[in-house]
Amino acid sequence: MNARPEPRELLYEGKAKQVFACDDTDLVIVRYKDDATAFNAAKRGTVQDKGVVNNAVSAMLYAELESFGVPTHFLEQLSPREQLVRRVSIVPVEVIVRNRAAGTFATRYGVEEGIELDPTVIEWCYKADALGDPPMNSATAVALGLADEAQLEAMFDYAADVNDFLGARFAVAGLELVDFKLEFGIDAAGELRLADEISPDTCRLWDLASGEKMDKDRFRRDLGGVEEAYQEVWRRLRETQGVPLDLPEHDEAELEHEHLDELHDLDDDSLDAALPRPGGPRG
Ligand code: AIR
Ligand code: ASP
Repeated sequence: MNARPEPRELLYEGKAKQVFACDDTDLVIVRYKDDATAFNAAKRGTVQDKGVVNNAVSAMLYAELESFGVPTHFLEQLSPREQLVRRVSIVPVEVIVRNRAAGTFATRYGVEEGIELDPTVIEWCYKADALGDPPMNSATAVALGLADEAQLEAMFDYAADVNDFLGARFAVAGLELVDFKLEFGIDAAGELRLADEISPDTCRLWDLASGEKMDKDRFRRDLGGVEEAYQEVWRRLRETQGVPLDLPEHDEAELEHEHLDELHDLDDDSLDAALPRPGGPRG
């Protein structure tokens, strides 16, 4: 039997997690903290046992996503606050998936929180705390050298698959998946993998019966009952582990089509249509 991997030096400390080296240089240990920040760390606090809940929730969902066919960084949960993951280099593109309008989307477009978004909106944000993680399109991500077109395409397709799976997974737990953020990384073999965490810190989850918020918005908006909401999400996920999911039909053609629209936002035809052409028809 292999010895249990031990955390060695601290490689990185983020707002909610620490990352430690271990003896195998292809792997790292992630430790989940109780620290909470919001609005790009303008608001700070702690949520008791948040690290324990997020580690457990994330470990369970990542293992399930691997079985569903999404490659992830996750290997195993080591302790209440620690998990062993593959070491990846994070792609500095945050992927936001929105099934309903909420948060910055509702503010940006002046729409009411809760309206259904059809089709599901998948957005890129530049992962740069100093800039407040600004939204960007695919051309910007490529032009800034953050990712190439093939990586964006793969991230888009994985994000859609993750949304299908998580939407059904949270539904059996009596929760609606309103929106969430994903991050991806490149492993030692050059493979793109889902990385970071999936938890009430990174997803908006509304109780399917009452509409009550069961996620980090309770902290962001001072709604109270933050600890209880996190614990309740974990309790429901644990209780519904193994319950068969009602997964949506996968429409490959439709996904491919939406995806191409996204990537070719600024292709030649749309530029031609937008710009006056010298010598061409005018008016
Ligand atoms: N998110 C974005 N940055 C960090 C996180 N956790 C998540 C939020 C929300 C979704 O992305 O938790 O689920 C959209 O966030 P916003 O603030 O853009 O509305
Ligand atoms: N986690 C991010 C922050 O600390 C964004 C958020 O969740 O609101 O600012």
